[in-house]
Amino acid sequence: AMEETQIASILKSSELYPIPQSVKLSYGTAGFRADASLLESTVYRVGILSSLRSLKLKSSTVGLMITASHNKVSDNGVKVSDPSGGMLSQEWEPFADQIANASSPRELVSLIKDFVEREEIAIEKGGEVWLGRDTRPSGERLLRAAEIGVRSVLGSVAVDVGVLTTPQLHWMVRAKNKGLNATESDYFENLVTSFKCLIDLIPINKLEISTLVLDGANGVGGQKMEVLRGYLSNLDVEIRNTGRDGGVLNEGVGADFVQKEKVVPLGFGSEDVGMRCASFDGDADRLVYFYIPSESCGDKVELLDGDKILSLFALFIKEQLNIIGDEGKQCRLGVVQTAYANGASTDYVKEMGLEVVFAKTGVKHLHERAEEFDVGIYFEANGHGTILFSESFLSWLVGKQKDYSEGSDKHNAVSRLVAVSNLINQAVGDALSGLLLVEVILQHMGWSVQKWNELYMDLPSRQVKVEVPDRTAVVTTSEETEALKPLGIQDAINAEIKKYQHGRAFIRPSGTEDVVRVYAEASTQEDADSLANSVAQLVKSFLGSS
Ligand code: G16
Repeated sequence: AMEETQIASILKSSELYPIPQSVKLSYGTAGFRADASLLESTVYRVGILSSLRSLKLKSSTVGLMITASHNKVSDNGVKVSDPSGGMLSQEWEPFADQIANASSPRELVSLIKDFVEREEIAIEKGGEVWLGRDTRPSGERLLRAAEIGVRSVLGSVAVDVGVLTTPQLHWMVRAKNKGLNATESDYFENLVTSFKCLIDLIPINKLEISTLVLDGANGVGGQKMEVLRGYLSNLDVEIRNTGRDGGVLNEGVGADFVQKEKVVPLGFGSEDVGMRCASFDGDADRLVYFYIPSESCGDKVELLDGDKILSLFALFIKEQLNIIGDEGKQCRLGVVQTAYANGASTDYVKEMGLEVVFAKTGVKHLHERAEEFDVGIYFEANGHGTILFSESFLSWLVGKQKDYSEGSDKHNAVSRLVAVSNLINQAVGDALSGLLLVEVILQHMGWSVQKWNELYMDLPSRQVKVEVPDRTAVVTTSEETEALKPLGIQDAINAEIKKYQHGRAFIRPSGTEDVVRVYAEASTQEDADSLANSVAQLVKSFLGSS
C-alpha cells in the first residue's frame, strides 16, 4: 500500500503537468506518440510507470526513451524498455493507457494506488530508470518531465543517459541488468569487436571494399555512425543527412520515406548511380538498403527492404549451420514476418527450408514469436528487425568452440555464429548493428548490392495511407490480413483483389499515426498501384474522409 507521503508526492508533481483537453492517448504500436506540445503530462506519467515497473522487478533498471522515430519532427513520443531490453510487457499497456488519460491528479493517484495493490508492488525501496532521447528539439523538455515522474515515486532514481538511438538504450538496459558493462562506449566496443571477429573469419576476401553511402534521416543514427566509423576498419562509409546541414528530421529522407515511396532521399542523385546506399529512420531502429539503377528515370530506387535483409541473414546463418553438419542442422532456425512481407521473400525463405510464422505489426509481437526458435530471425518489411539466439543454443555453440580444432571449418562456422549473436542487438532491432552485419556478410560472400538484390525478385507492391475521422473503426484479424470491421469492407476488398493476377491487399489502422494503412501487391507495378488506390477508395467510402 502507498504511504501518505508518497501520495502527496504524486499529487504535488502532477499539478505541474495537467492533461491537455480533448486528447485520447493510446500506447499503440510503439508507445505514446502525438504532437510534442501535447505530451508533457504523458511523459511525466510514463516516468511514474517506469519507476513502478522497476520496483515490480526487484529494482532492475528500466529504460524510458523519448522519440517519435519515423514521425515528423514536431511529433514526439515515449516508449519503455523492460529490464530484459525488450519492449514493455504488454500486460502493462492498459495501465499505461489509463494513467495517460486520467483527467485529474486525484484520479491519477487512485489509479496508481489500485494498481500498486493489485500488482503487489513494494513501493518502499525505490526503482531505477535510465532516460534517453533522440535529437528532436522537444526532447530535452520532455526528458525533464519524465525525470520528475520517475522521482515522484519516492526513492526512485532517474539517470539521464543523453542523446541515443532507441536500440542503444535497449542494449544498455539489457547489459546493465545482466551485470555487464553498460555504457554507450561499451555498446560501441561490442560492435567493433564482433564486427572485426567476423571480418577476420572471412575465408578469402573476394571484394574490394567499396564505399557505402548512408542517409542518416537527419537524426541521431547518422551522428552515432560518425562516432562508430572512427573505430572500424574494413568499412568505408560516407554519411549524409546528419541533421547538421539544415535538413529536417525524416523530411524527404530516412528509411520510412525510402521504403514507402521507393524514391531517392534528399541529398542523393544521379551521381550515386549503382552505389550501395542505406537509410536509417529517425531513432535508428530501422534499416533499409537501396541503389539507383543506371536505367533509373527520375528518382526511382531499387529497394532492399527488411525482407531482403532477413533473407541475407537467413542465408548466412543457414550456411554456417550446414558447415557444422548434422548437429548444426538440428538447430531450429525460424523466421517471423508480418502481413507486409513481400510474398516473394516468404517463398524464398520457405524454399531454403526455414519455418515461417506471421505476427501482427509491431516488433513487440514479432520478438515474442522469434523467441520460440533456437535462432529466430524477425524483420518487418520497413526494416525493423533482429536475430535472437536462445540461451541453450548459445551455450551449445560455446561448448562446440572447445570441441572443434581451432582453424577448422566447423570451428570457424561456430565462431561466426557466436560473433553474429554478439554483433546483432539481441534486445531489439538496431540499424547500426544490422548495417554492420549486412556489410560483413556482403564481404564474406563477395557480393555487390546488385548481386544481393538478385536473391529473389519482389512482387510489385504499393502502400498508401488514408486519413479518416476515426481509424479505430477498422478492426482486423490477429495477423491483420483481413478486416472484421467495418462490416462488409472485407468482401468489397476481396472483390477488388480478384481482378488482379497475384493480387493481395489488406488494411489496418496505424498504431503510430492517425491514418488507416493500405497495402497491395500484384504482378505488375501498375496493378499494385491501382489495387492500392481502389482499396483506399473503399476505406474512404466506408469510413468517410477527414
Ligand atoms: C513502429 C514500430 C514498428 C512498426 C511501425 C509502424 O516503428 O516499432 O514495429 O512497424 O511503428 O507501425 P504502424 O503501421 O502501426 O504505424 P517506429 O520505427 O516508428 O518505432
